[in-house]
Amino acid sequence: MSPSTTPTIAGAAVPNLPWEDKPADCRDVVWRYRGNPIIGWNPVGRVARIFNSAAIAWEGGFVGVFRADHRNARADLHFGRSADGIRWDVEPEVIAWQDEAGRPKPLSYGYDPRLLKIEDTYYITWCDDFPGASIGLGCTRDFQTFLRMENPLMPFNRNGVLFPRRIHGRYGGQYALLSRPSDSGHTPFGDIVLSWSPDLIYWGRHRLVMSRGGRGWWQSTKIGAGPVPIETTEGWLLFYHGVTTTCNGYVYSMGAALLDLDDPGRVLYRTRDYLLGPEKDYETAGFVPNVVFPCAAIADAPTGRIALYYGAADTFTALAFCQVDELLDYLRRNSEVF
Ligand code: BMA
Repeated sequence: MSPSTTPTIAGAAVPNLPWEDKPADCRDVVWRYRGNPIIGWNPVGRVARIFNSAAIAWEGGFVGVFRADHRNARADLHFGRSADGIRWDVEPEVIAWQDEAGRPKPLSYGYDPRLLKIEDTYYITWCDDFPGASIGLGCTRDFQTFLRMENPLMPFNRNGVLFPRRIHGRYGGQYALLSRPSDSGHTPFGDIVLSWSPDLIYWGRHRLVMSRGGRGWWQSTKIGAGPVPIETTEGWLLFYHGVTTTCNGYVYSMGAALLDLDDPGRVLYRTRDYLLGPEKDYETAGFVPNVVFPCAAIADAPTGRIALYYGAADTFTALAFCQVDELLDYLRRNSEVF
């Protein structure tokens, strides 16, 4: 597909974005990387599995914050770098979080990170221990020193995803955070809510954005925001996961929604069917079978290309691709908002 003349994505150029053209026989709007998975079993040190992880473009290459389940089966966060966004050098030790006084403030556990830049600071959100599942928030300017900030929301909550800029339309230049109120276990329910803050400390004006359900069953049990939303001329493009319950447990798939630019609590379109579900061996077999869980999307504004990073079967890191104009067109024509 030829690049758009007017970019639909409001963002930077990432000329070395990982990319593979859509196979000629592919009928879907999202297609997998042929070299998947890009991170396999036992990748480094005591780490058994890396999945559900976040990556961004940084200084001509890429950096990431990785969910790493150690050989004691506990999850923590590791930092990693890559020249091409595909072959990753993940540090064997966990991120050394500090408090504001520079004292160590390690996680008791951490999983499902998201990573983004707002103004001149990089922020990380993850599922943290409050105690009990809650949203963790931290930041760094240089990927060397990591500040662990206060938890933005009360437990129990997961899938905290910040918007990449202050939003002026609704309340005049506030930060916005999506999350998924939950319980402390393998939550059998969940909807996406939006909260606002003037300073990343005090959060309020909580609103329901999207509920589980609809005519399809793939998102009937729970839903949760995925990668940091991508700003487009049409709205915020949000990839999210939807979960259905089978006699063999949960099945996680990926869909997408378009949220109003000035009021992201308003859903304009939402995929009726999933865009990517567990089909390949690395998605259907692993530590937890049948999981496709996207946590990062890197976009190249001039070409409209999007590379999606997703966790597969709670074991592998995988890549998929789509083209923003084709996806938005698909969304408009195959939407079910409820
Ligand atoms: C969710 C989270 C995810 C995980 C998924 C499937 O509750 O813990 O990290 O991928 O379950 O096990």
